[in-house]
Amino acid sequence: DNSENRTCKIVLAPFNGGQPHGGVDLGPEYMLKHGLKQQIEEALQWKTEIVDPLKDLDLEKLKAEADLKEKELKPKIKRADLVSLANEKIYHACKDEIKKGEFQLTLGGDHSIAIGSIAGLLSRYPDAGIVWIDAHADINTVNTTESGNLHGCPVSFLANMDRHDWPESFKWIPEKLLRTNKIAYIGLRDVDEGEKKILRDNNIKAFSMYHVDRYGINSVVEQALEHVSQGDKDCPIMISYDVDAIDPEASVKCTGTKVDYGLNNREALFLCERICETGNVVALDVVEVNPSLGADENEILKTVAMGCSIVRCTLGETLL
Ligand code: EXY
Ligand code: MN
Ligand code: MN
Ligand code: MN
Repeated sequence: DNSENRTCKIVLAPFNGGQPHGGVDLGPEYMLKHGLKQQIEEALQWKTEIVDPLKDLDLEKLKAEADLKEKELKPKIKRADLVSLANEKIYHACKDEIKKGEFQLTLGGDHSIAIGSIAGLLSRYPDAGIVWIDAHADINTVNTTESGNLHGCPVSFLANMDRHDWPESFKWIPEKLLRTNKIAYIGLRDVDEGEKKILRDNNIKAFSMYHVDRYGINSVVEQALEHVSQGDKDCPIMISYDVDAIDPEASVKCTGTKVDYGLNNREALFLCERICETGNVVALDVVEVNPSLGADENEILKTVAMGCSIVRCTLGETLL
């Protein structure tokens, strides 16, 4: 139902410091250049407003300074203070500039930006359920991460895991934020051993590609929604969508940590449509679109277009 003319706040999160590649910061620019804002306004009849929390940070300069410092120190986790700083800004934008009833759309950037977007969302809807669409679980802690890349760790920060070992700069993250029974994964196929142990020990609901093949995407989405809603039929739902969940051969080649044999294009969009259909979806992240990793224009276009389709399907464009 478009008659209420809802507002979509588009939060720009062009941040690449949570992983090694440049270019993932271009995600928002490319999706907007593809016409995403107009698509939301014209096809969906929503109002849009841009929120730009990182505009005052010289991110490339800060990154260069962090990398120089870390060249000698070699810390276990990379660019911690920078990742924390960017996310604190995203958190405050989501918390203070978005009202209840407005849709929170965050365009990444690498997946570390979900620390800020989800912490912000949970400040408005503390009982929201999170559906995390990804090839990866992104739940390494500061102690289990082998790469030190913080885009592999956002869920552990949101769930306050190993908080005593966090760098001081992350302490702005509220305590008792994300409960581990309020998240479900779909699309997993590249999960570290340490992460598997965390998923098991905390009984976290996780649907890998095995489950998508075994039960079909329809059943998987239903089970994920039922789990994160915890019996509340009006439970607010947020989708954190890493485009690397989608099969590279199907459409998404321009992403930093590609994994074969992912969701096909229909599965990828069906789950957005189904979650939209509940009427409870309040927020979406679209992350890890990296236009600079394209071999040619067509590869870039396919990945960027898929990012835009995820948004439109989640907002209801394809529902009759
Ligand atoms: N688990 C690996 C790591 O922690 O480095 C790979 C993480 C990739 C994360 C991408 C964003 O989803
Ligand atoms: Mn991810
Ligand atoms: Mn991923
Ligand atoms: Mn399949």
